[in-house]
Amino acid sequence: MEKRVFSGIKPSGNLHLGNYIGAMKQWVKSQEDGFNIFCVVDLHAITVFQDPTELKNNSYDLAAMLLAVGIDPTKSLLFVQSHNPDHANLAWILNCYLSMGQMNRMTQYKEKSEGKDTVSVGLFDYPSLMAADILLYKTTHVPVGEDQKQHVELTRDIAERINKKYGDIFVLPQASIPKVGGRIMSLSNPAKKMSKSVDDPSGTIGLLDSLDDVKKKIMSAVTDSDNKIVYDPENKPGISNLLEIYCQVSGVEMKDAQEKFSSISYGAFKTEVFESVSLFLSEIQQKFHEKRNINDLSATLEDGAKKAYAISHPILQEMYSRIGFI
Ligand code: ATP
Ligand code: LTN
Repeated sequence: MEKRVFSGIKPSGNLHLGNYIGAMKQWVKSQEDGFNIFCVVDLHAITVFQDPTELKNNSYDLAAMLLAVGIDPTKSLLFVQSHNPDHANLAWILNCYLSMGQMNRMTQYKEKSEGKDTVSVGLFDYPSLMAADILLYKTTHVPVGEDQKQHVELTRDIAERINKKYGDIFVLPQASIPKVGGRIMSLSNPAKKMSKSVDDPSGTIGLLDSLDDVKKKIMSAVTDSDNKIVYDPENKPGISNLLEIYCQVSGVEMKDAQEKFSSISYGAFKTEVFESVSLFLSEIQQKFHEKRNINDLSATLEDGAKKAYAISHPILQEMYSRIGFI
């Protein structure tokens, strides 16, 4: 079977280095083989409130950033989830086959609803829509960060269940998680993942942050006091996270990086990390500004949505017919 890739990112705030390393970078690499479909998942973004103007800007920003880092719309499909109604339609159907117990075990839901006064039904149901995204395109591979593994497993599970009931209709997908960089941690709290939706931005390196801000964040990153630069995520989460970031943006192997930094101070190490990150960011920020043209982006996204619908709709129709819809 041909390798078919689907993945999505929410236009829910400032894109960060974790999104780049855990997802976007893998997407670009993935374009080298198979057929790739990438999606701005705005329906997922509104599972928590989004200011309408910001949502609009974030959606264009995300599409422009994907083009800036190397997603090529002549090789891959790039579109916005709400432009293809099949996603919400299939999600409804999947809802009717997923159990409350199964959904209750999803850790992302638990983390995101913790301490909130009100939680939307959409946030609880998020994995059903994600499963629909994946299953509508007969996806074989889903490149995501570590945090999404459980949702891809749920997708396999529901696909298997429906295939058993109605005969083979869905392909069982597998998550592709990068060996290094699948979970970039917050600089201010290396026990938590770097994230868009946090109250304290000091732990998150935004892809569009000013280099001055990035410098401040890296130089004040939380580390430890034993002054040894070695990769040991369990005992030295802060230093290990900086090492991962350094390797991912510079292309240097972890073994070589540890050797290179074996006898320097934490301060000097952080300066080196900042220099690599700033080189990387200045290049993609320049490309981002070249791509951030609403007319050009709209044309690319419209074309992507048409092509996506041409693939997803026959699959949704097949599901309708097997269920017994007239
Ligand atoms: P939010 O904080 O709003 O939930 P997010 O930063 O987690 O957002 P998503 O849009 O949910 O971003 O994720 C986009 C992709 O980036 C997913 O594949 C996800 O696994 C990956 N990703 C997100 N954060 C990290 C991280 N810290 N390290 C590695 N990959 C990440
Ligand atoms: N849930 C993912 C984003 C997402 C996704 C998808 C990823 C929505 N639909 C389909 C892969 C495939 C997240 O929070 N990062």
